[in-house]
Order: sequence, then structure tokens, then C-alpha cells
Amino acid sequence: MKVSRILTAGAVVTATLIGVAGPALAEDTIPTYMTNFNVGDESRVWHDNNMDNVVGYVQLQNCNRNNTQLGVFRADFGPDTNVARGTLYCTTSAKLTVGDPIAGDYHFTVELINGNSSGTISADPVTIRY
Ligand SMILES: [Ca+2]
Repeated sequence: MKVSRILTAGAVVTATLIGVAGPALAEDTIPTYMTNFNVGDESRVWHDNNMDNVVGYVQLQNCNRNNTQLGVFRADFGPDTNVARGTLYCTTSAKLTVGDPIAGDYHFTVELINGNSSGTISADPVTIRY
């Protein structure tokens, strides 16, 4: 009886490993939008549980400004930690990739608009994948 118990345990481990190696799915994809965001304004917060190995991204579409620098940050004790920064051009294919960061609360901040530290931007949809 002891032998069959061990075999059963082994079978469970195998099944778990197959589950982990399955299709790569992000935890979630959030559709949102920005209306007249100023430089310095922050997006809604999303919580990455780091339960996947998927490269996340932020994407802007239907913008009224075609050159927007965003920074993505994780909330930390003390100053937030920057995990990604880039300029988006509001095309369907343009994505600011965030990588596969550790678990935490994330947001993006509008840092520059057309290279300036003033101005506003609207975009709809804004897609956040994590
Ligand atoms: Ca994730």
C-alpha cells in the first residue's frame, strides 16, 4: 500500500507541472480611457499578482496627441519604483511593454506630451494588459 501512495503523489505532481506549462495567458486586460489627462496625472491602479510569465503592456488608441511619454510605476514604501518608460504614438501596434514584474500595485503616469511638460491628452481606449 505504501508503494501505491507514492505513485499517487507522483501523478499529482505531474499533472501540476503540465498545468503550469499550458498556454501563456495574462492575468487580465483592462480597457480604460483618458480624458484631458495633464502631465503628471496617474492612471487607475492595477494589481499584478505575478501569476504568469506574460509580458504586459500599456497601449493608447484614438489619441488627440501623437507623442506621449508614459512611465509605469509600482507602489512601494517610499518613492514608487519605475518599471517601464517609453513614448507612444497612438497607433494600433504601438505598445509600451512592461515585462513580467513582481507582484504589486501598478499605475502609469503621463510624463511628457509632444516632448513638453505641459498639455493634455485624451485616448480611448487605453488598454492595460498585465
Ligand atoms: Ca502578470
